[in-house]
Amino acid sequence: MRISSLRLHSIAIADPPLRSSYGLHAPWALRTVVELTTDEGITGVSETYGGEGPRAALEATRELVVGMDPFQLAGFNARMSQQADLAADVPGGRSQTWLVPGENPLDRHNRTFAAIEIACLDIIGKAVGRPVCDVLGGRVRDRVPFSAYLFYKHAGGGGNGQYTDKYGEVLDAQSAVRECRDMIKEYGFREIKLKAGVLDPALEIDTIRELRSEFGPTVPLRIDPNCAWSVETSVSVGEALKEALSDGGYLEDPCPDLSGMSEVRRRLVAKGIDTPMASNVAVTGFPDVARARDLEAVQIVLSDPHYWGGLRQVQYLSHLCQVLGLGMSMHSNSHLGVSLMAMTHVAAACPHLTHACDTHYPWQTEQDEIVAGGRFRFEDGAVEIPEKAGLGVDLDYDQLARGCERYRKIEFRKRDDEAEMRKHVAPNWTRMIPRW
Ligand code: GKR
Ligand code: MG
Repeated sequence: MRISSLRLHSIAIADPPLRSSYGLHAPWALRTVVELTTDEGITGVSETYGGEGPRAALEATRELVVGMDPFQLAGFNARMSQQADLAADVPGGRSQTWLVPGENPLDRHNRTFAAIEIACLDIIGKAVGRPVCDVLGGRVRDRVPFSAYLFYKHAGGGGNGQYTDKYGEVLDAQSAVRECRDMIKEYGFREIKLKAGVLDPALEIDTIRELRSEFGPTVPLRIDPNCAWSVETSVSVGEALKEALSDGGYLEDPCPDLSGMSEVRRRLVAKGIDTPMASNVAVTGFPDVARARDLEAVQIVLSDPHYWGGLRQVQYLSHLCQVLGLGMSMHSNSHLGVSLMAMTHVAAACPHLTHACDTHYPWQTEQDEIVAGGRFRFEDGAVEIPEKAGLGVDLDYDQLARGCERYRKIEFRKRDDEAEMRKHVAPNWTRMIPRW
């Protein structure tokens, strides 16, 4: 079996005005959908980062991909490494959000390989008539748990004004609890993540405490300010949230760098506070894992097939974390159902997955879903592996065409949350790390 065609679809999907330490989400998030077809008529799909840079890097693999046997992924990866220009990212280099996984030019090889690997695994699954998780060695769970991903946000549903927003403005503790209640009512999540680094830390502490008092100790809480706090502030937030983050919670990327996180952890432990630290900013590749463990900077590594280099790399990471005595969870960025399925299949095939995975899925809409049959359903916060071959996803080509049309009409070609913040919230806003 050989791959006979590679098709790339750049799409735009509505994204609400979510806030983080990077700034403000643009009204549109960008994704690229990859379609590979074989000479036997099997089509495999994947979904990855959008805009010009990721597309150019995928385009640069075309000669290696077309004609390749989809089973021969290791050889393809090696050949990719030798290809110097697999690279051309958008002119202008790093964006302000370059620390967001997938936006970092250093992720380029892994994120590009991952997009091809996932589509090939979809082909392989379809060729042998088995779900991707079984191709990966078999599942250890049929249903994968995800967490409620809370954001502070402005009112509005993103896009061009034709998208409804059920959560409204969320800029304090009470509205965040309301947001969470609504999200849990719809999806049934049993773990909660708060994207922080937006309001004064005292207000974010209040939010976590209110969530704890609303949902109780059986619902683990995690807080992620994306490095917006100094070591000092991280320690005082860790102290203030000692109770609220116990029982399976964690502190995610409170401050920049492994050395900072190591100091926060050391100072918290010295005060008898055992809150684990998690990371998807300071730990983004295998060499970071060993260093993070040696420095005792990180106790939970956030995997993500999109930038760790695909589904098999996430399985290796899971094994490595287990061997090193670290936990593993999963990071997410704005995505649709194809990515959700890739995340679900690999999480099902990782014996060592210690926390519910993150997902931005609740922030996207039925209107933009490109999967035939519409959005995937969550039950009790979990997604079930479909009893279908491959990823279990068929594309809705009309919806895909609408996504491409939206992309053509808008001016965004790269995520820039700082620019959005300046346009809509504060004209002189710049990202400061740490801010508090
Ligand atoms: O979507 O604003 C966002 C998030 O902050 C995202 O960009 C991060 O990559 O969700 C992510 C995280 O956990 O750091
Ligand atoms: Mg994070």
